[in-house]
Amino acid sequence: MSDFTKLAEAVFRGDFGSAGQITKEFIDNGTDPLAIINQGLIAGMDIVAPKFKAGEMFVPEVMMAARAMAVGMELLKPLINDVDIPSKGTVIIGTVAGDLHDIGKNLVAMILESGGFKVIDLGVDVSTDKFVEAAKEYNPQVIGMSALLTTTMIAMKDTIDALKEAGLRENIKVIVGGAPLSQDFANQIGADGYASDAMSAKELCEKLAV
Ligand code: B12
Repeated sequence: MSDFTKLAEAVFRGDFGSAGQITKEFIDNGTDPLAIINQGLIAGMDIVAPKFKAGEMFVPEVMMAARAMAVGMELLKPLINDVDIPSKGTVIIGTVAGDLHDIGKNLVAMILESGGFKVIDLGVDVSTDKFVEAAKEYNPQVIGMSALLTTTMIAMKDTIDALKEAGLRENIKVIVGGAPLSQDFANQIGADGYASDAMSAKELCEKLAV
């Protein structure tokens, strides 16, 4: 097994101790940081993605894999300039006002990050104003909103309306997700997209953030 394969395997298994150790060894040997990222860390997440979609891996395992990738990335970050990694775009993500559920939102954020997006995570209970202020500050391609409660879903429409009022809606795609949502609901509130899981959310962002 090549060393890159070993690193990819460590990420896939969510073994962040080994992922960090192997990444360190590569760094000490003077290996190109981008090769470590692409052929090791991202290669590991590329094994995870289809397995999760096919129901062969579950949420905790995916989170462990994303965490293992993050451990490697933290070690590599000081060695690479921002310009070295072509970003696919900026995504602002948050759980809407009144809602504290963040497991799914965090998973989406991690998968987007490991897929090459810059992610600004606003956390939970994010007010309409906070989404709008962040949109002004970070100029994202996409805003993603998460809601797990039927009582908080409606806040998504408020945010879309507020983005319109602030004159920001035309340049920003809005996507929504969370267990009680559906494509129908997304259409009703005028969102640009809906995804039922983190992998589909990444594919959606790749389609929209062009
Ligand atoms: C864990 C959990 C909690 C935890 C949350 C911990 C945390 N840090 O998130 C705690 C215990 C705090 C909690 C509290 C409450 N909960 Co709760 N909770 C759940 C539970 C069991 C799991 C949710 C979850 O994490 N799922 C796993 C993740 C991975 O799935 P997911 O969130 O759907 O995310 C995926 C997709 O939806 C999508 N996605 C998610 N976000 C986004 C965003 C975008 C942009 C995109 C594209 C995609 C996307 O991708 C994700 C990954 O694949 C659900 C039951 C359920 N089956 O959903 C109830 C549930 C959501 N909770 C419920 C309730 C009622 C509550 C409380 C009101 C309970 C109470 N009386 O206090 C409080 C509300 C607190 C608040 N203000 O938010 C109800 C909601 C009912 C309803 N119709 O609204 C549920 C459905 C349980 C039930 N059957 O009654 N809860």
